[in-house]
Amino acid sequence: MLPVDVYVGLGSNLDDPASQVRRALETLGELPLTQRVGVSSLYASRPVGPQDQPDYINAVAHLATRLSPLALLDQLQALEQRHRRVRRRHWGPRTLDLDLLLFGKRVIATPRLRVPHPEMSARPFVMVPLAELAPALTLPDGRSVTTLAEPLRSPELIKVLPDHPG
Ligand code: A4P
Ligand code: MG
Repeated sequence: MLPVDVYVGLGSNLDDPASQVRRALETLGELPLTQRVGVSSLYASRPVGPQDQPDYINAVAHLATRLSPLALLDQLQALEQRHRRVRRRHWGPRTLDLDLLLFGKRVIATPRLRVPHPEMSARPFVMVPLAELAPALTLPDGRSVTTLAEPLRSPELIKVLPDHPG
């Protein structure tokens, strides 16, 4: 199988979220049959959904993988577990959340995996980093990532500057 371009959304709002996301971005490059092609900046924002939880850090990674979609999801869920993710409630706080956003141009609708991720096109914390990373990308339905991101940009989604230059 030829490598497929995939995009993964990362989110954290517990236990030093920026370092959770940075560590996970490193680990994504070490998955079997997978290379890391690029990563977005980190972005900080208020939670979407329940407001009584800490702010989030989000980012998006571009991978090229020879894994199947479900094998990649297995890897992402194992990585979430290694970050000691506590599943408490839907849309609640988490140490690491990994969403498989896009798997080439495939459309997948099974109970365990839905691709493109159903909420992605409306979420500033997904679309703004994705448009930074892959401005020319289109979704399987042909919509442009950059066009979708435009109305979602706001001063409340803040690019996080690196702690250590270089
Ligand atoms: N699943 C189906 N499709 C996918 C996919 N494309 N990628 C299934 C990953 N998983 C997928 O996931 C539940 C099940 O979804 C998995 O077992 C998998 O088989 P989960 O992450 O355990 O469920 P959850 O956390 O209760 O809900 P969900 O839908 O993942 O939450 P979201 O949508 O990720 O939202 N605000 C800001 N600013 N930033 C955030 O990152 N995140 C959330 C969580 C809410 N508010 C936020 C943020
Ligand atoms: Mg999730």
